[in-house]
Amino acid sequence: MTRVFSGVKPTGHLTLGNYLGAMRRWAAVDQHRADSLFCIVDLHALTVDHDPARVRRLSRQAATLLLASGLDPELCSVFVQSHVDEHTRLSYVLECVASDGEMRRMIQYKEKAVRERSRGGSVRLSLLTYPVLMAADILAYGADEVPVGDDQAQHVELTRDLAVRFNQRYGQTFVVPRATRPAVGARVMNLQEPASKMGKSEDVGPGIVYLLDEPDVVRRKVMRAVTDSGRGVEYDPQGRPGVANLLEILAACTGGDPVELGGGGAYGSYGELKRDTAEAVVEVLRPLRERHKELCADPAFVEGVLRDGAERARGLARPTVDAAYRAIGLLPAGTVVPTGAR
Ligand code: AQP
Repeated sequence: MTRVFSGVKPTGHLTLGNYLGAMRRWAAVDQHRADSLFCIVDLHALTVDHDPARVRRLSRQAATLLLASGLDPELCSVFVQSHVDEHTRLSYVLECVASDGEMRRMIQYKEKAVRERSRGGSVRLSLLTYPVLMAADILAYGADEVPVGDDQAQHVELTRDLAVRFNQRYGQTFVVPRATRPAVGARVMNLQEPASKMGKSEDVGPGIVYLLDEPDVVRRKVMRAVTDSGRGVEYDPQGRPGVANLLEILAACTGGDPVELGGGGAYGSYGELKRDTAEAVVEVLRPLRERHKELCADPAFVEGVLRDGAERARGLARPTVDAAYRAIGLLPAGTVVPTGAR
């Protein structure tokens, strides 16, 4: 059976981008057709300036939202990365096959390093190395597929490179995974800055729709989205990124095609397009918000799901990580080495 692994970072409140780019497919498709593991990758949240209490809060909230989005613990495993030691065990070994040049080429590192410096902070070493930890997250489970938004494609490519290199040097150990992306909604852009991704670790802004925003807040944000000075509605991501982003969001929420939605004069004005997009987003998020409220009233259930998920994850990851340790030359614990043996 195909194995799927993916995750979210508790670096901020989850956004419409996280939902349309990744989470929605996990619940609607992946958990039904594959052996699926979904992870709150909390160690990744420590790579930038953070408040420990907030990371704990956001981790709990992310777990609750994953379940609210439709992940069913009977069909998949949901767990917290730091509850399974195998991730960090494997990460160090993979650092021994990765190069510093590879790390410095990662786009997210470059962007986030600039942001950390502009906020007056220093750049943590873990920000440079976290793509290796992400590779460990994936390779530890022998995942075949990694369903992600476009912004994570480069990291999955690195994961593939590390898996192939390790296998060539030390013997077949890892499955080489591939990224899968949604046909629509793979890169939802900020409503106020349509050249930038809608990112959850940005400062709170009117261009970001959070999954737990009240319907009226969602409507206000969409109605105030930046478009351009053109008049007709058409799908042209380069020339008219704001309008293209709205069409993409509308298409992702209604199951349509952004090019078709923008063609044929279906929308005579930006106002109409914004109204339909706002309502489509409100409707897509409605069941999730309702289920989230129910789950918040039952924290013991969420805790139980995470406990069981971590236990299963440990059992799956351990043999692969042990095999990687042996392959790269580490002595298995408890091995008796005969005197004189080299
Ligand atoms: N805007 C987006 N459009 C489509 N997919 C997106 N994803 C994230 N943003 C968008 C996808 O959501 C999954 C989880 O993302 P993440 O938690 O790994 O990272 P992030 O949301 O990109 O958050 P960061 O890195 O902490 O900060 P920002 O957001 O400021 O860059 C992934 O599959 C991701 O592709």
